[in-house]
Amino acid sequence: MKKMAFFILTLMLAFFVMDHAFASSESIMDTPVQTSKFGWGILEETVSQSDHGADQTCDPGLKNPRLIAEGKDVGSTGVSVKDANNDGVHDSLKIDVGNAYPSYYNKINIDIKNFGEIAVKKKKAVINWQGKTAEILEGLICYLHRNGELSQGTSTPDDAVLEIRWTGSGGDIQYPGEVMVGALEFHVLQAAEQNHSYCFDLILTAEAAEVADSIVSEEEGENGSGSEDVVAGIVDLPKTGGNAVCYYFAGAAMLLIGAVITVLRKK
Ligand SMILES: [Ca+2]
Ligand SMILES: [Ca+2]
Repeated sequence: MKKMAFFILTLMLAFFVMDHAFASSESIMDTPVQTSKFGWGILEETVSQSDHGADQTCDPGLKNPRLIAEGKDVGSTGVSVKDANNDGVHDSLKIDVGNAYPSYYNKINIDIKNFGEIAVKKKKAVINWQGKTAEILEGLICYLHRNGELSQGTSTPDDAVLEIRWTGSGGDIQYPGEVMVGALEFHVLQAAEQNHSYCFDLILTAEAAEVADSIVSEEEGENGSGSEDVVAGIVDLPKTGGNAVCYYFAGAAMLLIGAVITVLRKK
């Protein structure tokens, strides 16, 4: 009778441990896990500009850029990169045009890489001019007005001191490891002052492509894939993950030991 009681006790203990294992695996299933890594920004060593001394000019609308015939070198451009969202990767350009005068033109070239492990979707670039910000469309000319206003269009406003254009290669989606080539052109307009300094920032942003897609589907209607978003955040973990396996083994070992002891005592 004692032996039977001992065996039942061992059996109960084993089941208790196995039940704990099941609970443990369930709790892991409920925990969303970070599956991917986002990393996107400017490759600092690729930043270059076309003002290597001799100044350039262009026609209105950033057309026909060319060296100024007399070999004039008055204007210069300071270019620095910054990390606007503090995620450790540079994502914005700070442009300082020194000794600017009407007709000065320059072009800044940069490479932008997807350093991360997931595809990213480019968002509109943002211009910051005298404390005001505006999203700008790639390939369109943006005008920087003397009073700090910003506008986009095709005809030059009278009070615009600079016209700029941002263009980037490739489509909206950038896959891991891919490099996009970007160019920022600007032209000092007739309303600008002589030998003046002008300063503005261009902030580039992108977001995880799957996040961008889920936002789009939510906007499309109530039939959005809300549950799919949650599923996307959870990795396909095996039914028993982490410590659960150890608990199962411990339970099985207890059963075995209990059985062996019971049999030995019978002898
Ligand atoms: Ca120059
Ligand atoms: Ca950044």
